[in-house]
Amino acid sequence: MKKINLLFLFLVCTLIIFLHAPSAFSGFATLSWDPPVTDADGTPVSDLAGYKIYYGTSSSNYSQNIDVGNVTTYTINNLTEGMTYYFAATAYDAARNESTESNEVSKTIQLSLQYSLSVEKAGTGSGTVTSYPAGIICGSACSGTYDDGTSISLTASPAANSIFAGWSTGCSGTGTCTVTMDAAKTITATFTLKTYAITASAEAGGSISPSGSVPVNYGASKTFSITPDAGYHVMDVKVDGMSRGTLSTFTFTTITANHAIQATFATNTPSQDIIIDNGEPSTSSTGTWSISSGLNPYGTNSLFSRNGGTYTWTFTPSQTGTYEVSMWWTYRPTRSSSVPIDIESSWGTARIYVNQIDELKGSTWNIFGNYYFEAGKSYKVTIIAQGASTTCADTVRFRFISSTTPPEAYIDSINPRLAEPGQTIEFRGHGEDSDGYVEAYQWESSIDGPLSDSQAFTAALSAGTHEISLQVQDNEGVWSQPVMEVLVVGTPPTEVIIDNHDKATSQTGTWSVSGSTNPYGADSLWSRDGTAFTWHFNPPQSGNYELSMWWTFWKSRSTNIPVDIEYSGGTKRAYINQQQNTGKWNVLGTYYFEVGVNYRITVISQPRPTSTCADAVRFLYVR
Ligand SMILES: [Ca+2]
Ligand SMILES: [Ca+2]
Ligand SMILES: [Ca+2]
Repeated sequence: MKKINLLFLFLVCTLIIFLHAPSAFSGFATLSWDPPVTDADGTPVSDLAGYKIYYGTSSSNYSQNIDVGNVTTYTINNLTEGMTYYFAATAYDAARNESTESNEVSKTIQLSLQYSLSVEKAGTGSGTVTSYPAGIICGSACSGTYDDGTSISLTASPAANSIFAGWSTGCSGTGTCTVTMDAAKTITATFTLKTYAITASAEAGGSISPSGSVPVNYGASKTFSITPDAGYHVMDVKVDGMSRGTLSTFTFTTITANHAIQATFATNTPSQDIIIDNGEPSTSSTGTWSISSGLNPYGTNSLFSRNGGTYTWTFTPSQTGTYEVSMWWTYRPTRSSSVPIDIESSWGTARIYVNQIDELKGSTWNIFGNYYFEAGKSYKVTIIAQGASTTCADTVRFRFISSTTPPEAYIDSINPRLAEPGQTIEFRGHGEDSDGYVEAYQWESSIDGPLSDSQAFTAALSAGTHEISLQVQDNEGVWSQPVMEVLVVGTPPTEVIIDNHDKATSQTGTWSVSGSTNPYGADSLWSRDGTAFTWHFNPPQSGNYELSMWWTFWKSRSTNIPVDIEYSGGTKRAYINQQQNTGKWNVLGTYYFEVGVNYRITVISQPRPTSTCADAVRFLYVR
């Protein structure tokens, strides 16, 4: 029997760590050896058939063997980490004669190196961190164990309400975090809650709470309260520039963007129209007023009368300001086409005429324009029944427009004062407003109608005696009382009569239509206790004028009434006895008046129980 010589065994490879295989049998050893050249007897090996490897965990005491066949290198797998293995090999021939054992080699199978990777989350927000290779879904699994040398990519995904603010302790920036596992590592991902700003503001007259730049979290809700100051109410709330009306609160829900909210306020005004229906306590009448069969009255019914009966609505506003005055009446085919209505206001008494036989004006609000009234004072609206036709008295409405002070109009110059027909005339005026500014002008002629909406203009007017009026409008839309001047085009009149309802009159206190006979024109007025009635005279040309006055009789008329007469030389006080010379012109003297100057003739009413009449004045040009 020939025996194969000794082998010489090499350990060519040590431990290799398999990825993802943290198994207790993950080690292996690769052995190689030189083939024997001679048999034991020194003859060349001729029938080498294979090798066996013996190994175990104690030297020279091999617990296992493997017939590896006729190879010169072999890898033994599944060696336990942490153990030291001892190896030897034998060769055998075709007859299964086995050689003696080779030299012994040994190898300690090292423990595989693994490290833990922990993810920590910080910040006000939330999100998820995931790893590649898998292992971490943080969320729930915020750490993993990885083999030494493994490259791990971490990806941060913020929740909808958050933004990813970045990595710290081991990574930086906001991109993918790549770590190589060469030690235990902790990576911090910071998520920040998304926040937005709601800009809340309130204009004068109230507040909004909270206000300023209000921070809110993503998806949250935020409620704002809008509170007007005393005397104010919410005018409008704009949310992101869009009007939402008169809100007291507004809530932003599921906030995912910046917003703005803005509140505006307005001063409180009487919330309702002041409506005075016929028959209410603040009405009074003279003559006989009966219930009308006119359809669609305001309230339960309307009244009618004839032949000079008067019906009065007394308005006592609780707030000073401009009011739109309108009237409701019922239609009947018997109604009068020209019914006088006197409207008292801070500006005096204005007489207007309405057509009650116009069916379209029945059972609706007929607007008479805006007038200024002072709180606490009483103002009368009086309708005067006409002749044999019927006049309806139903309801007057006062609609608050503005508490601002109306502007005042001034006619500065009309040049020339005495113009030829076709001649260009220059007009100049201005307005003043104590709590704002003047924005619009309206010039009118009593003959030619509207003239201009400019502060100054030139025009040629028709022949005749024009009453030129100017009204100005302030920035609140409130019109002034009209001011009036007389302009003569062509031959100046030699007689100027100013009756008690003409525009060129003004008054203090209450002057009521008198029931007396023989008035000049439609009627005369009466009053008492120190009120004043003034006729305004704009002479058509300079010169001497004979001044006369007309008054009516009443048994209570005063016998000693002062009349102040303004003329170019100053003011003269005359006294008249209204018990005498009634129903005719009474000359009060001749005075010089200059064109372009506004002169006043004023009577002052005398104390109770007497009464004082104001009717008409006449100026006769003498020379
Ligand atoms: Ca009524
Ligand atoms: Ca004003
Ligand atoms: Ca009169």
